Amino acid sequence: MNSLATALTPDGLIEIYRVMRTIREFEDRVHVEFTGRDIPGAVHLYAGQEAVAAGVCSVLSDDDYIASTHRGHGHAVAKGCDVTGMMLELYGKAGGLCGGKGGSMHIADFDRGMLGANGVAAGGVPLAAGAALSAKVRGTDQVSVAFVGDGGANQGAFAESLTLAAVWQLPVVFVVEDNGFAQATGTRFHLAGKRVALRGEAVGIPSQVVDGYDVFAVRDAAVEAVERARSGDGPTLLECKADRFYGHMEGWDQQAYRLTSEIDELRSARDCLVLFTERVLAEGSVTADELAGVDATVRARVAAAVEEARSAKDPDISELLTDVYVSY
Ligand SMILES: Cc1ncc(C[n+]2csc(CCOP(=O)(O)OP(=O)(O)O)c2C)c(N)n1
Ligand SMILES: [Mg+2]
Repeated sequence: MNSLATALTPDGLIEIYRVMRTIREFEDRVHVEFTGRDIPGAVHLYAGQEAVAAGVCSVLSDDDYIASTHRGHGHAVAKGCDVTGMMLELYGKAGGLCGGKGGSMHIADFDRGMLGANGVAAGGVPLAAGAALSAKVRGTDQVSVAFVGDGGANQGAFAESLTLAAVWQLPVVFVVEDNGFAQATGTRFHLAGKRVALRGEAVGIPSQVVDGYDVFAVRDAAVEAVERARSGDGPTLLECKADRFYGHMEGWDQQAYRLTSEIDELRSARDCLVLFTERVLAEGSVTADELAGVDATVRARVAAAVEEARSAKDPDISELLTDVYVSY
């Protein structure tokens, strides 16, 4: 039983729902907008996996770090990045979170501890481990989270990061999001060993498989992992299983590798928002009206972000060579 998560206050439950709903609405709108080809660059949607980002980030503070993946919108929203700034960034407009120069795969917001989405599979994992090392050396109680896909977990950088995190007992949580595929390649073809969690166990890192559709299960696992990291007891690996609703990448993927009926079943039986709603209404923790209110607010907020992004200015030509190097 998810005792810790169940202990959430009604406000806490509403907040988790708001985060998941914002991610879903953001992704559904981007899917539509991308079809009109208003959005440049490559876009990978996170819909279906919302409970992972929302559950994990619900136990982090602004000072904690996350490093994300190419499928990073959900992580950014859950860590508190501004939705309008994100939308402007996707559209490549001035006023975007990174000045419109990064786009979907490079959203970062250091004020929120969001170290960045990453076009390199598993590229964020050593960054998160490095941020954890930095926190340890500086003697803060900050925790760092590395999000990585099942495919990315095959990268050497993932194995190296696990080893160093274990040896140095770093305050890092590795969150492996197993959505069943690396592009078009199913885990049954690319996953060596039965579970990625075994790779954590192999180097002495407490590791567990978590139902990634159940935000309560994710949150409970994250509470324990973050507490372990914050109290100096080292890393944890959470292997969260949740499939994506859309194709690998917008405008590109015909999804010949899975049946339409499988996608229909995923959307109808394993939608984290529906599962959350059924549970909290059955428990009487919040009302249907409260959730409908969140839906309406989120819809309006994302619609306003799209409108603003459509009419925003491109970055000025004078900005072309700025932000190339960081001054410390
Ligand atoms: C180092 C590297 N190799 C290959 C790619 C091309 N690529 C982009 S996404 C992807 C699959 C990633 O799969 P996974 O880590 O499971 O993430 P998912 O797309 O399922 O969220 C690959 C191989 C890349 N971005 N980086
Ligand atoms: Mg994957």
